[in-house]
Amino acid sequence: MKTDINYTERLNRLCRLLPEAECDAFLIDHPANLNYFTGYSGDSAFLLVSPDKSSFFTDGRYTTQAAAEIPHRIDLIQINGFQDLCHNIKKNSTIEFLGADENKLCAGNWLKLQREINPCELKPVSASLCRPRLHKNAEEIKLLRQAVAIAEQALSSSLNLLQPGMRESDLAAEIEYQIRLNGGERAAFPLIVASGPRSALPHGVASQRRLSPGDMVTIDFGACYKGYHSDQTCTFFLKEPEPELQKVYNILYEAQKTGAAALSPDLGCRELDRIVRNAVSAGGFSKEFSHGTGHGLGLEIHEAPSISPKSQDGKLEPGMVFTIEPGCYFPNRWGIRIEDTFHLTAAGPEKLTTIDKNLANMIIA
Ligand SMILES: [Mn+2]
Repeated sequence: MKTDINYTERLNRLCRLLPEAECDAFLIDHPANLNYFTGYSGDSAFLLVSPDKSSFFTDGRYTTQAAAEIPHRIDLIQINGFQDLCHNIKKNSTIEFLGADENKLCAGNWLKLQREINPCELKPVSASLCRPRLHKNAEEIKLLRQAVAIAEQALSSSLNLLQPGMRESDLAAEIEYQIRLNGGERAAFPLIVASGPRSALPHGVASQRRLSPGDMVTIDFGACYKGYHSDQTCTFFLKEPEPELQKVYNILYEAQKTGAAALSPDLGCRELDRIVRNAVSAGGFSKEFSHGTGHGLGLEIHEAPSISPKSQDGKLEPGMVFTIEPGCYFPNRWGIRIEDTFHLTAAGPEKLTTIDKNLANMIIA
């Protein structure tokens, strides 16, 4: 899938991170990073990046695809298994320190690689490899907007199934089908359709439960388009909700708005979490908001920055794309979450998801 993306520039940017990582080369195996730095959309492959040349390794299942997707300046080398990759790296005698992704390369391969390339030293550099992806350029924002549009179209084409008697899985299947019909590659993640008491499960992946009259239904959905993911959550009501539910819904709705209004470059990720969390607490609910405020997204559904009390990601910067998704959960009773995706620009935030989640719009009676 050819696009206007300048992969040479991305690889050059990555090479500029080699000195501070104290490495001569990086080994990339994580599919989202392979995609970001080369355009390759498959898996079971490795990219060895160094300032003088980059080599791409994969097996016979993917060589044709790799040749079609990857820029010519990267050498394509067919390998037969991880051992073969190790031998190829060892042949490259100029490498003394090799950076690899400690969060993705499995422990077995890490140990095997270290043994095979000795005396070259293997170093953990996951954060460096993911850092260029923190800031999305205009082309990426276009793809993210398209992923949002596909998902929103899919939801609106599926809402006729939001009625008593339908199974959660019927809704999830229809949304996923509509995502593909509308040009998406697939759903961005196993879709969450959590109805009635299951709405208290923050990650209640669609089950066989049938909707009952008057149920509430949390739908957390997104599409993957050209590798980019969208993410948002709507909580619907099949009847006018009880006052207690209305109260919590409006607290979450206002808390999200408060967070969005605070967005600006230099706001700390933890600070954003605190602002949203305080707004929910001020409404009388704190332990019920049992997860982080949000997460970055792009080539992965969850990536940096993390918006949570323990975030290590520092401050928000222009180009970052992330969710704000406060929720309250009352086990075995009910739960509500409201999630939208935001893009921070130098001029302020843009909301990428477009469904207006005002309570009145969520009542489908
Ligand atoms: Mn999310």
